[in-house]
Amino acid sequence: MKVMFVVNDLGVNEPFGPMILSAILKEKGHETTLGVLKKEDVAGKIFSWKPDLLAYSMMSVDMKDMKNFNDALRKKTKIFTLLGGAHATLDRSCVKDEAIDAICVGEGDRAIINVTERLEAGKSLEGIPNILVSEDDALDLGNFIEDMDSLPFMDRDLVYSYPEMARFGIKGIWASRGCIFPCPYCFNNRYNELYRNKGRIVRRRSVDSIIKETKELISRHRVDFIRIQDDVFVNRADDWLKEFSEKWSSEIKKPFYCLLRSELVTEEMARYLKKAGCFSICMSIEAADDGIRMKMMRRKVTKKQLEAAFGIFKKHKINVYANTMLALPYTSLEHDIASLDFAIKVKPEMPNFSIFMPYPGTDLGDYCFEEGIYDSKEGFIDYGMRNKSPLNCFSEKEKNAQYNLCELAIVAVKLPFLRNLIVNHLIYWKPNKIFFLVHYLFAVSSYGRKIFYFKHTIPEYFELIIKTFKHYLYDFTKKEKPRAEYKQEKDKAQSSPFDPEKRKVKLRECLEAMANSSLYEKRKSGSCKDLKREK
Ligand code: B12
Ligand code: SF4
Repeated sequence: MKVMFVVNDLGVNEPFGPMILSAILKEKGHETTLGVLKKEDVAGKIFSWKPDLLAYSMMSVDMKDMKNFNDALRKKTKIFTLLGGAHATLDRSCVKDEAIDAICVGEGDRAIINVTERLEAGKSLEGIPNILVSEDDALDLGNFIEDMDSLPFMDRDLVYSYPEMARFGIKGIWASRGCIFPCPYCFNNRYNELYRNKGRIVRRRSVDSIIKETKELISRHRVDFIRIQDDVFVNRADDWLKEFSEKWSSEIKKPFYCLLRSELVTEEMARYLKKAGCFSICMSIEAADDGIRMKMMRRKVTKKQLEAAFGIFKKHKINVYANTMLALPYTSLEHDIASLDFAIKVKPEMPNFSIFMPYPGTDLGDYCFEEGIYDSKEGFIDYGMRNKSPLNCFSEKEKNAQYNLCELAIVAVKLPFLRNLIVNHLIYWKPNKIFFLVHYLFAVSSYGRKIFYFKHTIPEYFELIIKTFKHYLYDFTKKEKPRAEYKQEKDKAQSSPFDPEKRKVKLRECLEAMANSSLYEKRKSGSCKDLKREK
């Protein structure tokens, strides 16, 4: 059978989902290829390659483009259409779309084979674990795949057939699946609820399997730097990490980046990571306010622990990429500025600030929806992390200030003497492209020198700049409002829809709701109907 995976875009990260599914399909003798909506004429590719199955892999942010493309395609031809990935897993209402024949919820590694077998036999897909063909189907979710070493190495040809992906010096690998943490803005919390009693959440590959795949990757493609894409790479300095450290440093010898949780960091862990060749890590702050961080974000880490973790990496000369979220529901600018001040104190090499976005099917996203402070206009999420807050608990003035802070916070961390100018004056200016460009320059140089460092030739350097700039293009091409219109809007919208006292009450309620999570118990049973939103 001929299967075409379709993704929305290829940035600097490879899409691991389609790459692993493609490897699985190829093992069974199927043919696969990739279509990239934002890159090429996918419809043309479909008409010439003639796939039997269109396998879309999409995040929520991709759904608008996916739907536009798929609806238009359906008018011209009917190819069996299967949608998988984070969006289909969390917001299963997409199965109602008539132009989508089935969706895959959760892991697709076994399901994709069952789907191709049924389609080849001309049978319906009903009853296949993890597959839904209609909203009335009860979801039958298979157990988590236990043995990660039983999965084939990812099909890199699927992606590296695009020359710019092949020649890019940073390549991704994975070492485990799953994350045990309950962050209410993230996919994993609900994912784990969905998979409750279906196996161990975190499943690791053996070190030997990772080393073997990486060696194969290095022998076939350019690799200067490795990005380990796991949600949380290691939890403790255990035998696995010791073995990894030993073998990576002696057999792979490439610098790498990975993601960690601050409360798990120890001296010993940092030592083994450094020994292995770890160049940079991602470890988030999220919010400086203890209540917001510990309750709303469910990050049970004290400021002292956070500072200690940053100190450990400074000592071991491992650079840190730290995320902080601004504009969290019912918070104030003072909270955001406190987060900035904390970042100034701990000085991550790449301080990244983003505006909170309420993703559907996450606890905090659904809370905003139910509270009536968020209503997606077209039912689509079409924003990134650096757009104005879509929450209507903030006034326009606050949204603009949050947005400006998001752009300029990195400058304040890098050049703290500008902190007062930024938080007392600049964030209240009209959002503008100068702030955006300043942000971009600081971000790109910090990423390039401190986080994903490798030697580029001059043409590669320009290619990288263009590639990364594409990520920011949405902000850059947004039309600026004329000054008069902006001023009018600003005057009209000085005040928040919630007075400060009411907002404090609402914030407390939100903290408690997220800390207890009980509000969401009713949605956790996993059938499609349970996920319908009651307005
Ligand atoms: C690496 C990563 C990225 C990378 C690359 C993404 C990519 N091209 O794959 C980058 C950095 C670009 C990225 C960006 C963003 N990401 Co991201 N990302 C991830 C991360 C950490 C790992 C993805 C991964 O490789 N997983 C491993 C593979 C094997 O799993 P998988 O892709 O889910 O595939 C399995 C199943 O889903 C299924 N499957 C997948 N596709 C298909 C297709 C078919 C047909 C079938 C049958 C099955 C199937 O089978 C696969 C194997 O079991 C996930 C978190 C996570 N744990 O998954 C977040 C995650 C996917 N990202 C997320 C988000 C929100 C974003 C951003 C929107 C953040 C932002 N606000 O800007 C941006 C969007 C960028 C854009 N589109 O412009 C959310 C998505 C939530 C949602 N509802 O969509 C996730 C889940 C994390 C979270 N915070 O909750 N991300
Ligand atoms: S630690 Fe990271 S991956 Fe895990 S639930 Fe929290 S945000 Fe998601």
